[in-house]
Amino acid sequence: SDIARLVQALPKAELHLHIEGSLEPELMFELARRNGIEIPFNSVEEIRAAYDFSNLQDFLDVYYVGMNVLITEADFFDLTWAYLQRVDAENVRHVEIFFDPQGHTDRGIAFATVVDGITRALDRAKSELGITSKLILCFLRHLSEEAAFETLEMAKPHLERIDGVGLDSSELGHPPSKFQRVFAAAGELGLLRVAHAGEEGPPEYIHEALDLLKVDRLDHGNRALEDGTLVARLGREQMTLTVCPLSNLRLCGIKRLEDHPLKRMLALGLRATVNSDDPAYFGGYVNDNYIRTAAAIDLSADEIIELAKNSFRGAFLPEAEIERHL
Ligand code: ES4
Ligand code: ZN
Repeated sequence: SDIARLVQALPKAELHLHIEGSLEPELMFELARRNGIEIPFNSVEEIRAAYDFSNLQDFLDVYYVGMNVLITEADFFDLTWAYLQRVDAENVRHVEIFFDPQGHTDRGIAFATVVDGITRALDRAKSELGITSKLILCFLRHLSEEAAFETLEMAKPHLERIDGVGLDSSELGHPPSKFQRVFAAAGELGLLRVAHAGEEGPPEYIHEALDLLKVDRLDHGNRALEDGTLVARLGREQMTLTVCPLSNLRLCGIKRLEDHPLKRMLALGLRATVNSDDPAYFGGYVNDNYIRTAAAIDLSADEIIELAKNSFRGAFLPEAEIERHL
């Protein structure tokens, strides 16, 4: 279709991608075999069939099991390289990747193994594909503040390769305020700050992400639309929202893609972007997110172009680099 051709042709940045969420069932099977790890599935089809979620927690329970096949530096390289090759073909020119070190260090994998594997793939993407990147360490918010501080400590020898910190996992019951001190410490280290907020959590969590965590960008942010004051502020500050439509659909934040608020976000003057979140689990990489959402809510060509431009405006790149992509 015309929309699909436009989306394919547009240079894009992806700003909300959990690298562990790009683990396709085929690679999960291969790594399980390579590492002698038991997984509770007999086939790729059985894995895909298990990806039927009612909410965020439902998904996270499966996501943390899936990542257990990731053991060696080569595994983290293979995972990341597969994602980068995939989005290269979709004309993604810049990526800002989340990783969840606690999902690995808590099962005995060295922090360095994770970072080395991921960054080796990022370096290869720069030299072979011309894809630039940033790497964002996410704290798991269902774990303690103390555990987050321990993770930040483990990151210190690797700050050359880590650009920012984020906050992900189970949102409800784990408000941003729980991580105010560790985000302040990360800021002192010169790290950028982002946080998932308003995916399932109330607008109050978005206020906290802005005021207490001092985020430079907001992940999801959908529930900001319930709070007019907040919408006005996000618009005034031109805060980037990394929206993930197929994720919202698959985690039942919306009933149908036709109900997605993305068009409303743009109309309200919010700097919304389109991203895939966990593409292997939610059934679509970034171009699918653009194309299916555009079809469902009737985005115009101009709106699609604006979304792609917003992805660079919201990127953690120098102004000259951003301009080069617009
Ligand atoms: C996530 Cl969709 C989503 N939300 C919160 N945390 C996550 N970790 C991986 N995917
Ligand atoms: Zn996410």
